[in-house]
Amino acid sequence: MKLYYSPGACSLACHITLAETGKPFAIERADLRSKTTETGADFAAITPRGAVPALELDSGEVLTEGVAIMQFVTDNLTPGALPAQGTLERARLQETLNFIATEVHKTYGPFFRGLEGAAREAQIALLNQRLALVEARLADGRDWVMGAAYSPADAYLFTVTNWSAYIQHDLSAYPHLNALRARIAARPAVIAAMKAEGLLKDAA
Ligand SMILES: N[C@@H](CCC(=O)N[C@@H](CS)C(=O)NCC(=O)O)C(=O)O
Repeated sequence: MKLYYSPGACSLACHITLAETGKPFAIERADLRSKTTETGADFAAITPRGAVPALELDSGEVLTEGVAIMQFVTDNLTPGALPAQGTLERARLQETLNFIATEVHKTYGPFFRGLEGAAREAQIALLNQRLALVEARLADGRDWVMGAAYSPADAYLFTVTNWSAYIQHDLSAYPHLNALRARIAARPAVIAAMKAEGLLKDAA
């Protein structure tokens, strides 16, 4: 399996999820502006949307959409690690992944397209509204987003909330979220994926 990624982008959640399996995989960096990859391949030919993440399977088929990739990878490389398909528990995971994708991930998007003034303030208010829902959910003292067990939802929430630092959005109003982020950041798979993307330096 090969993951096409861009450093620190939403593909980081898939990268972490692959690393969590402990199984071998490859990565290839895509330049989202030029739509070429680090080997010179035409990224738009690999995936017409030209967006990361994209997962190339050993068969040559390409799977896109982070929510699908994270579940596919975990189900196939570590069977049984996620709740079984068809259970309410699995639907709850999908509910959460979809919430992160459509309500949190996509709320960060406009900041990267240059938001200013009142438009920025409105988008910050929307982002805070979404994060307040996450904070309320974590207030019961759970260790991970889904409860007792770590899941791809943690990798995904960690990845998108990392962007607050890039857009000068203050996360200090969210103590439970910050504590969760610290637990996720300490996981070996997260450290390995971030190092591989050049987001963390090796300790001197
Ligand atoms: N719906 C896609 C969205 C992927 C996405 O927005 N990727 C961004 C990086 S976080 C990207 O590649 N943007 C470049 C572009 O759209 O040209 C998913 O959830 O996987």
